[in-house]
Amino acid sequence: MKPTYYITTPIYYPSNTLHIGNAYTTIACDALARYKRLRGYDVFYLTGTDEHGQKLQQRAAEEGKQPLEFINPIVDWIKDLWQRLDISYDDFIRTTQPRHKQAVQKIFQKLMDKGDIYLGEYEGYYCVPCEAFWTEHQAKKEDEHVCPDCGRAVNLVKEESYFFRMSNYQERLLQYIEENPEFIQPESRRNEMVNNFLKPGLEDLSVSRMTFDWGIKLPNDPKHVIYVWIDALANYITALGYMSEDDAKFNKYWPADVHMIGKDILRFHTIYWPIILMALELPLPKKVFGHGWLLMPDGKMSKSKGNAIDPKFLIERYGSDSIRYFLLREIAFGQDGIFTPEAFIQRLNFDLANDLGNLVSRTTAMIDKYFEGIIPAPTAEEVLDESLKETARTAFAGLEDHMENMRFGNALASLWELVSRTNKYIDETAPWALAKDEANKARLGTVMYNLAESIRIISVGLQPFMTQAPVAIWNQLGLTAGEGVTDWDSAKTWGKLPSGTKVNRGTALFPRLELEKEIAA
Ligand code: ME8
Repeated sequence: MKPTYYITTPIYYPSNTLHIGNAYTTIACDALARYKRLRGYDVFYLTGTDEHGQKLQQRAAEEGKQPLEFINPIVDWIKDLWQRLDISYDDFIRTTQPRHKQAVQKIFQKLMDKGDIYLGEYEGYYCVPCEAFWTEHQAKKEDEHVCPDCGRAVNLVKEESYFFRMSNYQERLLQYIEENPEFIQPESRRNEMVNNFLKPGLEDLSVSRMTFDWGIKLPNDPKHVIYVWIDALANYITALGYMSEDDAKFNKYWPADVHMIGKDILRFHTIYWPIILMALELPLPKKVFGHGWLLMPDGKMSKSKGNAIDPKFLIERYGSDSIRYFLLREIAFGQDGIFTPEAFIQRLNFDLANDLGNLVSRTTAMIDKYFEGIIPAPTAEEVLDESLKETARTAFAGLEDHMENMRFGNALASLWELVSRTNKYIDETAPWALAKDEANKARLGTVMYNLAESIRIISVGLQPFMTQAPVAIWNQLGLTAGEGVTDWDSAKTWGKLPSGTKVNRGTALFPRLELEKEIAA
C-alpha cells in the first residue's frame, strides 16, 4: 500500500479567463504532485471552478447571458490552459455539478440538525468581488465603507439569513492552531490569522443569501441560497464523494495533506473551513499554505486592474516548461514576487538556454565528434571525477529537502548547482585537448560518460518542474525511459546510464532569445 497524498488548488472563479497569477498556484501544486508521485505516493490532485455567487451572476447579466451559458466557455478555456501547461490533476470539480450540489445540501442540513446553524437577520456590508461579509466597524473608512481586503466599495445588506455559530468553535480552533504549528504556513501568516481574526473573537457568520438566486438552494428553505464560500470550501470533500453513495476516495484521501492557496484567501481556509470541519466532526487538513502574490511593477496582477498577463500567450511563445520553470525558480514561494519581462527573458537565456541547454548540446556534440555518437564506458576515472559525483549527491539531496518544505525556488537552485558543476567539469577536463592525443582516448571516454551521466541525473530531478525537457533529454541521450534509469531513485546512484547507446543530436532544448525583440512583443 502506497502512502496517500491529497493536494488541492483553490477553485477559481470563472468570471474571466485566468492570468499567470492563478496559473502560478496550479503550477506549484503540479510540481508538488509530480514530486510526490515520483517518490512513490498515491497522489490525488484536485482543482476546479467556483461557479456560484453574486459576482458571477452579475458578470453573466452584463453579457446578457444565463450564468452557465456565460461560465461554460470560460471553464473550457481554463481546462485547455491546464492541458497546455501539462497540469496533472486527477479531478476537476465544478461547483455546479450535481455531485457537489447534493453533498453541500446534505452538509448544510447536517449542520442545521446539530444546531450549529440558526435563522436570524443579517445587517452589514457585502463585498461582491470578494464575496465577503464585513461589519460596520471592519468596513468603515473615513466617511465611506470599503472592503478591508480589496479596497472596493461594499453594499449595505439587510436580509433574513441563516447564521453559523462560529464562536462556539473559536477556542478549539485556537488551541488546534497552537498545538499544530505546521497547520498554517508560512508562519507569519499564522500569526496574522491568530492575532487579527481569532483572538479578537469571531462573530456568527451569515451563511445564506436571499437577494439573488445563483447558488445552491437551502434544502428546506429554497428562498435562500447557501453562501458561496461555504459552497466553495466544501469542494475539497465533495470531490472525494463525502456524503455520497461512493465515499471510498473520501475515506482514502481525507484529510488533505495540503490546501495550496494565495494569501488573499487564507482567512476563509484557516478560520471558516476548519470550523465547518470541526462541526462536521471531520479531521482538519494537515496544512494550509498561503503563498505570496505575483506582482507587476504597478502592483498585484489582477484582471480587474488590467495588468494581467495571459498565460496562453506566454505558452505559445516560450513553451510551458519555460513558464513553469520561471515562476517556480524566480519567486520565493510564500513571498511576493515581481514579474518583469526582463527577468523572465534573462532567466530563460541564462539558466535554460546557456546553462542547461548548452550543456546538453555540447555534450552530445562531443560524443558525436569523438565517439561517433556512442556513449563510451567509463574506464579511466580520476580524482577530479569524485567532486562531480559528490555534487550530484548533495544537489539531489538538497532538491529533496527543499521540495519537502515547498521551497521550489531553492529546490531548482540546488539542482542547478549540479548543472553549473557539470559545465565547470567540461572546462576542467578540457576534452578538446584530450582529443588531440589518441593515448587519452580512455580518459576522454570517461569524461564523456560522466557528462552524460550527470545530465541524466539532472533530467530525473527536473521531472516535477518540467514535462517536456526531461523527455527531450532522454531522447538526445538515446535513453529509454524506465525503471533504473529515469525513476527518482535512479538519480541517487552514479553510473546508472548504460554505455554503448547512441546519442541523437536534436534541436536546442531552449533557444536563446533577444531581449529587445521579446520585450517589444
Ligand atoms: O478566490 N498572484 O478564486 P479566484 C498569485 N473562488 N496568485 C494569485 C494571484 C496573484 N496575483 N491572483 C490570483 C477565489 N491568484 C475563490 C477560491 S477556494 C475554495 C475558492 C491565485 O479565482 C491565488 O491562489 O479569485 C488565489 O488564492 C486564487 O488565485 C484566487 O482565485
